[in-house]
Amino acid sequence: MLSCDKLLFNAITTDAQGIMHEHQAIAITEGRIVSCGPQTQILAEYGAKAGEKEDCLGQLLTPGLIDCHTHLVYAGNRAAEFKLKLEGHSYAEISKAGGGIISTVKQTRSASEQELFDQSLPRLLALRNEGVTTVEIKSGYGLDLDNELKMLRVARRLGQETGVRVITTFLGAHAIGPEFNGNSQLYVDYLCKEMLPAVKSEKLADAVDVFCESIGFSLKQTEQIFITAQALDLPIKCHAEQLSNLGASALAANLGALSCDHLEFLDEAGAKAMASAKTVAVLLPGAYYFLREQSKPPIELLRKNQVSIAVATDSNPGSSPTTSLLLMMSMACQFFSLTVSEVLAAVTANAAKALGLEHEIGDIAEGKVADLVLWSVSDTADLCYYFASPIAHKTMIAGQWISN
Ligand code: DI6
Ligand code: FE
Repeated sequence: MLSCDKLLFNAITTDAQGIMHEHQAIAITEGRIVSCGPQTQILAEYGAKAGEKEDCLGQLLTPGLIDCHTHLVYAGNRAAEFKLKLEGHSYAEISKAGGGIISTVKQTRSASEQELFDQSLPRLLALRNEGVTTVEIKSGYGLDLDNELKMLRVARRLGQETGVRVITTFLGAHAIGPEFNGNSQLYVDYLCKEMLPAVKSEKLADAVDVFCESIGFSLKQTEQIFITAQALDLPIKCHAEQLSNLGASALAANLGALSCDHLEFLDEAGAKAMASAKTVAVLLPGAYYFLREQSKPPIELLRKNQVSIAVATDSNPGSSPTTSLLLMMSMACQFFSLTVSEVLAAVTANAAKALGLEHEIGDIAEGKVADLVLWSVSDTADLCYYFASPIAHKTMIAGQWISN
């Protein structure tokens, strides 16, 4: 007879493909899953020597949800800009009036580190309250060394103080630093020479991202940043083909990117490159909704090429002011026609892959960290069916139930 700290039984679990399995049990020791499978077998092995036993009452037990793309550290908001847009003002007018990314940069720069933390904390807690146990957070509203480092320190501290596993990404290439007066190449050179090495030596970033777009950074600049990042041993990912097709996904995938994100204008060459590099497609239905985009990511193309699909909030003040991953799951079904099992995989196993953490989290499997959510429902369809409607659940992070 084997022993374990905790034994959860009588659960319906989901696998890495988002498929449900009934009558399952999970043995947990020191925060990790030591065994899982049909409960008759697991109970026979661990039943007599389990520290605690918990009957899941035939309810759904999923991996902790993973939000693999957010910009949730920022100060202020852009509600006034939203109002102007609805009153018919053009993007150019709003930009002239100080709107857009740069308006969030100004507010983020003038916030103290503590203020930035205080304003960002409720957003992370809102995600945690929905069963999200891992969150990626990008910088990109500092656009100079001190403020980018400030954002990344806040992101790390958010993880330490909430218990949520926070993965940080340096997105200095989100927009051109205002000091550079629109000279993107000068800014990219500064980013590569000054910012990236400092971010690396402070150990503040787990990956590097670039907004490759006609209104962002060119393909050539994106490549320069990625090659510099890789020389520093930092994994890469890319905001690719959101508003147009520049070929960013093929570039990023050919360099071995973890993920390409947005992808509304992805073409066949990009999808094929992503498939062969096993780069994950991260879909962001919140930005699609809020920007009233006309083009959808090519789901059939992704399926045909067997590209793994993840879904995330993109939580940010300009294009996706949301803190609900569950709502994004509903939107992924309704706007992008993903199936329920595709959506479940998209916020668990595939989101873990997008962060390079598939060996640690995202799946109920032996050896993985025991990040789990026990939902008060018995079908994964319920998680996608309700929208903007809370679903009772309890969350376990590294083997401990947390209070919401
Ligand atoms: N794409 C987006 O949709 C957001 N960033 C990006 O690279 C917009 C961020 C903002 O407007 O603050
Ligand atoms: Fe984004």
